[in-house]
Amino acid sequence: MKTQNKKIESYFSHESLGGIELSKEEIKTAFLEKLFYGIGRIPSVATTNDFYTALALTVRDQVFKRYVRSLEEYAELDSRGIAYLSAEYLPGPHLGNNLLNLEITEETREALAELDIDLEALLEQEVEPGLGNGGLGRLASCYLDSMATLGIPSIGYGIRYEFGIFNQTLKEGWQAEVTDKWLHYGNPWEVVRPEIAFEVRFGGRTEHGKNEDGTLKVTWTPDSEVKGTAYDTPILGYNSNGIVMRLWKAEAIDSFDFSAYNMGDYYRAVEKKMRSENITKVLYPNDENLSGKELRLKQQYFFVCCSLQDIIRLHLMQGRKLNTLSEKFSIQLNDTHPSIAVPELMRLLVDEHDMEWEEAWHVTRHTFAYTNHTLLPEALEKWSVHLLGRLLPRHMEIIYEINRRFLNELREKHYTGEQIARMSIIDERGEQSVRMAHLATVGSFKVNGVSRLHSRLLKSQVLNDFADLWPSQFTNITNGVAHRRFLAVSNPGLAELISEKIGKQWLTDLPQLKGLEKYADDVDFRERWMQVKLQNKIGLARHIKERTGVELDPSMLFDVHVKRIHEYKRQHLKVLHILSLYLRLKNGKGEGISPTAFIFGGKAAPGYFMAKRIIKLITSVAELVNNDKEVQDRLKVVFLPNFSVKQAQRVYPAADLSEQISMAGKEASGTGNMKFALNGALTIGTLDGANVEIREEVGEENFFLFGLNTEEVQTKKASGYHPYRIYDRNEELQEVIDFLISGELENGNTEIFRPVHDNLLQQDPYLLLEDYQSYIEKMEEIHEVWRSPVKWAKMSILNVARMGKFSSDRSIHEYAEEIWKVEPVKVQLSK
Ligand code: 26V
Repeated sequence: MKTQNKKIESYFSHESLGGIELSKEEIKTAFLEKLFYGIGRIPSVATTNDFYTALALTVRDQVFKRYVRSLEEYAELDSRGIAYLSAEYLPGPHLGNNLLNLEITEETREALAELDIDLEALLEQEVEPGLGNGGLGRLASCYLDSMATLGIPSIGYGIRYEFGIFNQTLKEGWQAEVTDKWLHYGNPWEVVRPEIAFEVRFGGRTEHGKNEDGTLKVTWTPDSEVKGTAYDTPILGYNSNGIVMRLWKAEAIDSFDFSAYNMGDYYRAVEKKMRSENITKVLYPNDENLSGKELRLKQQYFFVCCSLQDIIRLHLMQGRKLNTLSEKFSIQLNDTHPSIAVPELMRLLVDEHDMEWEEAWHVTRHTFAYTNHTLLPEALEKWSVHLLGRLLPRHMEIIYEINRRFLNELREKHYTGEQIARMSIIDERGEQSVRMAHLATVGSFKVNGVSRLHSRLLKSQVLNDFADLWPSQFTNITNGVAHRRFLAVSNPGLAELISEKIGKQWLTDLPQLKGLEKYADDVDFRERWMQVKLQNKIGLARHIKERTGVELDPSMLFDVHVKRIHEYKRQHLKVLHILSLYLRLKNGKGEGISPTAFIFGGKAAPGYFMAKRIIKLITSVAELVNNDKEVQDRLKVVFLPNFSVKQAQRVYPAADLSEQISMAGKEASGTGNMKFALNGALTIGTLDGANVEIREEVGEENFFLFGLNTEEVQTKKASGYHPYRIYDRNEELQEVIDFLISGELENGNTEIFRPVHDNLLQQDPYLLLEDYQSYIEKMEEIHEVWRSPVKWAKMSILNVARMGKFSSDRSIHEYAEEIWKVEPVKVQLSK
């Protein structure tokens, strides 16, 4: 309910909200008040978590202040807005980032120190929301950060999973999954909005009748309904605006089914409530085949349905008509996960708001834009017509109608039967299914890929028919990362050194890093640069010792491979390399090997057999190498369990070498590659995803390239690839591959890694053997460069200096200009 309260309004005048400077004393007072009155604790019994919560609430007040101020400004200007729809977010810990964005980190540190509280300990206390799987979810969070910073009026919509991505532990070297209870200690960053809630229907049937004026009226009688309630987390930009991440939680419409209750069936009534809440219980792995997973489709529809109703509410609240929706909103679909939004918006407009089909289609097709994040054929979402029709009968009808009209258009353009079958939204081969990427493409005004290479392949291969039909619909926006989080917050030492030389402008204008180039030849600067790296390595080594018991010498080359475990990312190629070094050392041929610590991290989808076996392979190799006295000070291998945003923030700043070794054509973009390079790691990589553009920016002489490119991969595959022949001709490779089944890795057990061995010799779908020699040779070159610290330091500095392109600020700027056509609205902050 909206109240017009002039007194409150004048209290929250622009001026009073604008005042943002907080002194140390004010922070201290606010913190103590939160501790006493916010959570009712006296210091003598307060736990670290109480202190953390009190500080989070103190900071949240300031964040809300800016958010409210931004909202006011957006409403006043009646500006165009963006809704970012994503089934995943990986915000990482909020506290450190918000302190930076408010520019009160040091004041807070001092205020707490005066109370004998260590800020670092409180930062460590935060449990991050693991509401995503990996790159895609983290990208969504980087984008919210940049949308806030740039002043793009926007909301990020998603799902408030009760259990996020599982926590990974190791049991005898195998991955074991543990439930993620991120809400266990409460979540000070969110506020529930019980008044922002919508009903979502499932199942049942439709009836086709007539309105009074004779037009078609479809009514949908569902067989179940749930309610989605909004939980808001404010996301603050750097010295700038605030936006909101609005996540939906599923609840029963009524806590009790009264008819059942009256009959005395209390448990049946409660069961209904439980069933409803199931929808937002758990995050699914996005890299496992999910077809047939009804609950996953329910999640997708649930959050889309709530979000669209909310968008329509906001639109109508401003006194606008629905036929102007696309003028006031763009809705970005983060992959196909929210693509059921296309028929849902049609349903809302046609069935609920009585709009004519043609007009509704015009609105829909001018509102949505779709980002594709993968070319892997097995990763393109499909839902069986049977399942979708049962769960969402009205949507299935609408999809058929969209498709009928679309195919007619093709026929008018004289497309052949074969082409039509290929482009149809319905895949008629085998069990009928809905191709969600086709639905998203047909229902959007723009489709983009996430790196130049990926967008080119999208246009020439996966969606080539559509790109021929609508060439101007396709575009590329290369991914970027939140450099404030991944450099300023997580690598304060380097950030300080950079600011000392070039000022602080880079915080909002990353290309300013160019100014560092001239220091690459400055001896003193280079030494300080490498000193920062060393300190970060000491920190990571300490962390690794605590977590795994393995001791790393910080002077070793830190060679790091962290990302989701997947065969296409080729963690096992790295393992083959490690084994080759190990065997060389054992055979007395170890000259030229620089002492190296190999650090792995990443989760495997719980049902992905090969990925889990690769983790076991890494941990077995680690056991062998770390316990072999003969190679002790030359090689170390660790698998750091439970890779997350929080872990990532420790790892990137401490890496010397970044492994980006996917088979060319498979990694849509990658964003870890950017975070590493931004922190001064050098990259060994293939010409895949954004590696291509990173190499172009930093210069080919500052990037270690190896392996086949995409075209060569395709030619190789088309002309018949025989991994065994490569094995047969390469003696060292033979030794390495044979070692997998020698029993030496696992106490005489020769079978455990046979699946990996056989897969490589028989199919090798990701061409590890093909790229093996080129990889080994490039690694030899790297070890040689490592032995020249001056050269290494120069390359490292030049890498950072030339990473300006890869800020998510740049990506969001491009989305705003090329896709959304939205003007930034920067709130004036009076200091
Ligand atoms: C999905 C599936 C599903 C079936 C089995 C195999 C498989 C493998 C991968 C995926 C990922 C789908 C979408 C995704 O997460 N893409 C990632 O998006 C990032 C942000 O754009 C990008 O940097 C990564 O390269 C891309 O893999």
